[in-house]
Amino acid sequence: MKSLMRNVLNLRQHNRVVVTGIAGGGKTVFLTSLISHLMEFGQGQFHVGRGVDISDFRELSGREKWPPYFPHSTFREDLARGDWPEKTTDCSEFVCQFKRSDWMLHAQKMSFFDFPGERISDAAVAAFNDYGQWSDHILSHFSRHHDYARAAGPYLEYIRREQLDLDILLSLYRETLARLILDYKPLVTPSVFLLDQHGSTAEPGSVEEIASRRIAGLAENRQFAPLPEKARRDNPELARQLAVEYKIYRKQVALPVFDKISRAGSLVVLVDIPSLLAGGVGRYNDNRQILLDLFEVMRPSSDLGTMLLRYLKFWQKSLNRVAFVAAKADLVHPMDIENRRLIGLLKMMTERARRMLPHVESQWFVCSACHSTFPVEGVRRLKGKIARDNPDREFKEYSVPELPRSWPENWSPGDYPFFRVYPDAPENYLIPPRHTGLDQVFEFISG
Ligand SMILES: Nc1nc2c(ncn2[C@@H]2O[C@H](COP(=O)(O)OP(=O)(O)O)[C@@H](O)[C@H]2O)c(=O)[nH]1
Ligand SMILES: [Mg+2]
Repeated sequence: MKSLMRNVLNLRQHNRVVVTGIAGGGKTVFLTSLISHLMEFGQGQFHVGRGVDISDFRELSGREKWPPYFPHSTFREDLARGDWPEKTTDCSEFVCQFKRSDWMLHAQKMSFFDFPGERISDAAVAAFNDYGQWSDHILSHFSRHHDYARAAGPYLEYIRREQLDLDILLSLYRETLARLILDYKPLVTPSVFLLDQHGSTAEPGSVEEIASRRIAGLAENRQFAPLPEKARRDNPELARQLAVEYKIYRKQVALPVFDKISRAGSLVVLVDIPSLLAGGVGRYNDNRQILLDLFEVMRPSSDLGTMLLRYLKFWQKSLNRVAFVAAKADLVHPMDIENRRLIGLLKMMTERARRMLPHVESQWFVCSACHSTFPVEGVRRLKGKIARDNPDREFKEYSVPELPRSWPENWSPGDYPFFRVYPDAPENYLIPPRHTGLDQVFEFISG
């Protein structure tokens, strides 16, 4: 009877899935492959429940102006051509419905919202309606944390002056943000400085280069930066102007993302462990802190979470499940998956975040959405279209590093040389990309 009721209730359910991870972590490929498997169910070794069938898959067009629609067929074509999907937007959404043979009658609606973890640094922008309060919050964070105070040194000194010039102020703030990026510090806000709305990230370079190429706002003439109370009083016109830009940014970038997060039924957190090992401990710390900040915001009694509640009425009511996913598992040797090292690293990295939401069911997964390598028998080598010195994109054998048993105390970029490969996906759209573990993640989030 209970299961009958649940199945009947499923008729009306809209399962809102939010997929996140830092830029480049594999969100777009994850969704492209998952949608292909649902669309062409039965073709791709994608198993749900005990012989459950998925049918009548239909893409539903979104009615809203934002977020941009997830262009699945374009991305699937990219994979078939041997290219990874191109970055076009920072966030996107795909809405669909399908039938499951274990559910009664009609279709289940499911939406996938994908957003980059880098936007989490705008949590305070979403939480504070008032520019002055946001300024005080950010500046107090800077002064309380040694690394931030150092990066912001010239800026903090400049804003003590009585008369401030907008251009100098913004230029010093951009330099602050550039230093934070180079120092792997996650609180880079407005986050479009690091990752703009077209999904492009700040290219590596010197502080001056990054500061001159990137923008701390929606456009060159729409930038803002935090001002302390005294500076706001001494420079009322400047403060008013910055407050206007702050409000527009809050409404256009920060609030919509947090609104979506607040309605999530399931959350999928992708962690790209090969690239964290390849990138060094700084990159790892940065990624882990972003994850902790996301869960802190979602914690019902956290300061920012409580403040967000005032604007986002659904906050926390709907989140049931969190899937932590070690993505791009095909870049790791299968031995390190069988001996559970990969999942072990994922668990260690995410355990603290998980405990912040004790009432939410969570699980860990190992997954490659577009499995593009083959193991070489008996040795720690893979065969794949390695993306280095391989203009003809041929399959080549190459060595892969052994995963550590636990996260090392320290490591440098290059200590774990994991290489990118080109995708290996069927040109026939009927056949979805090879995968590992994608169906298990789906089963969990759709259950
Ligand atoms: N080998 C392998 N590489 C992947 C996979 N998924 C993503 N990648 C790599 O990660 C890059 C970024 O993936 P993407 O999905 O665009 O990341 P996003 O920025 O989080 O949306 C791709 O260009 C690929 O190089 C996968 O399943 N296997
Ligand atoms: Mg993407």
